[in-house]
Amino acid sequence: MTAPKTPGWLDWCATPSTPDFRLPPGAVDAHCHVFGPQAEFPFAPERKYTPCDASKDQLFALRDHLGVARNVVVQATCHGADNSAMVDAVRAAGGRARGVATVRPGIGDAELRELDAAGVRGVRFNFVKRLVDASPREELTAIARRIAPLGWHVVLYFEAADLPELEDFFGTLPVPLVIDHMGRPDVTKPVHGAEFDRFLRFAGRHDVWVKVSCPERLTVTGPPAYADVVPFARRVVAEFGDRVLWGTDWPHPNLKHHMPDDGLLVDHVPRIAETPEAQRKLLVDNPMRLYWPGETA
Ligand code: 0GY
Repeated sequence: MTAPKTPGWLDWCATPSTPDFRLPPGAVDAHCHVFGPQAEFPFAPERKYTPCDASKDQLFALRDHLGVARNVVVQATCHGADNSAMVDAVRAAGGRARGVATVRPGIGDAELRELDAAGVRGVRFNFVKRLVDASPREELTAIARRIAPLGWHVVLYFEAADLPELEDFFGTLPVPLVIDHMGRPDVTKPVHGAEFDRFLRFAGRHDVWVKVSCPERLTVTGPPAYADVVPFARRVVAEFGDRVLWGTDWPHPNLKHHMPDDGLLVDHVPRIAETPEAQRKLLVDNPMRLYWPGETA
């Protein structure tokens, strides 16, 4: 028996357009997920949503259609700390994918080494209340200490309004930090306002990388231009050109208003990284340095 999808669930776009923007050779989609397939990789009992299936083969088909060379597959909360589907996808990609896992503090050294050998390079700490129950900070600190010797990083997912309360804690984590979706700014606020200034100060103070992803999730004005998100992403790319990453966020969990055409998300890239040099850093050089150090694209 498979569980039914959450009511109102929007499925990923099965017929993405061919982007007008040609991604540079070696481009990395540094934020995407797999869901199940549920019959093979059941969702976690503690999940907050039940998605449609989004298999590794469907992810690889999208990769090839868009002209992406490599993926970073981030563990989705619907799979809890059971990383099997994500690891299966990363292994099947044969060196063309890395993974970001969710782990519990009791994880053994052998399991961590196994994840590392499979291609996992980080863990995700999620502070978005609609997605997970809160984890005690001591547990997160313990996990960060365990992964530091492996050279992994922590991916942080939080809402902009929660940064003031979280920022000091983030500063104590002994590993590089990667921020999902620009720290989820409220794009109805000014791009040079206090909230986004605070985020950029935080991004500048620590060993922080920022994903300029998810215009479709952050926008209020909507597709296809995502005009309200563009100034925020441009500012991050301008100020942190050597530490920005891009990703599709396929298969786009929990969107309520529209499901993006992933081809159009690729066409969004030159609006936020306006020169070939900025595009090469965002799409190739930066993610290669973080996820495939020492390898050429
Ligand atoms: C994203 C965003 C979301 C969900 C998850 O792991 C997840 O369930 O990341 C969201 O609902 O905002 O990055 O895919």
